[in-house]
Amino acid sequence: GALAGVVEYRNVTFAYPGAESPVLSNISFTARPGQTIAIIGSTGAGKTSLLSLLPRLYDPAEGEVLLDGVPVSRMDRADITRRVALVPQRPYLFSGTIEHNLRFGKTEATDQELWEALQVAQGDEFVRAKKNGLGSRISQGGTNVSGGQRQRLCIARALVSRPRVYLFDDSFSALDVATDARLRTALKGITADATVIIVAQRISTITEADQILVLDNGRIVDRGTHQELLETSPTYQEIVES
Ligand code: M5T
Ligand code: MG
Repeated sequence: GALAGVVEYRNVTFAYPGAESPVLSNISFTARPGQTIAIIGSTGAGKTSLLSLLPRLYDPAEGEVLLDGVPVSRMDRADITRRVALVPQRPYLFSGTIEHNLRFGKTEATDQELWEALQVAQGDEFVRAKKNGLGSRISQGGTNVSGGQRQRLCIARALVSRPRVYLFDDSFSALDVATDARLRTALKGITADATVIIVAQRISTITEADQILVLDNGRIVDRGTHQELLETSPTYQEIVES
């Protein structure tokens, strides 16, 4: 359906293989199309682990992760990948042209769609400045572009795939505040009816989120809008002040 992309975590507990204690405990939340859900919390709180369960990089020990009402454990990964784009915390580029990297998994995208995605991701200028533009070569691991450029190319790649659900794991941290703000304004348009889940370090990135989940030691300790959390959550206040 047109508004597919409902994500639900239902009482999810997760431990890494071989680990004694869980890194996520009893996580429940729902993210709906048109919403932006932000996840914030100190390093090691479990933010990356939480995102990794939707594309089934791992499966929870207890509880369920559902996509449009269907447990992802019953879906095949290719089906999930068509609907969910994860921009990982350490974005990965492979050896090939910028175009190949952007079209990854979406070969039918037009050049114009690639440029639009780059524009939203604030990456069009540096690609245009390269002698071979979209045909410029990226070395294995993307070592010949900067960390911020790599991040923007990976954001653009996610946009090119036109998923129903976007997962951004700390994707805006390498950008300066002004670029971050421009990117998010542009992103709002293109992701308006998609479901967006953003892990962020910087408060300014998430003040407009529909709901912020405060993660501490694998648990959601507080949730609400920025304004609500400022008034009710000591953990959130600490993060804001840090
Ligand atoms: C949460 C452990 C990690 C930490 C906890 C990714 C990963 C993490 N962990 C593993 O044992 N194996 C793994 O592959 O899980 O880690 P996280 O989810 O990465 O935390 P975060 O994303 O909130 O932290 P950060 O630093 O990105 O803000 O005990 O050792
Ligand atoms: Mg992380």
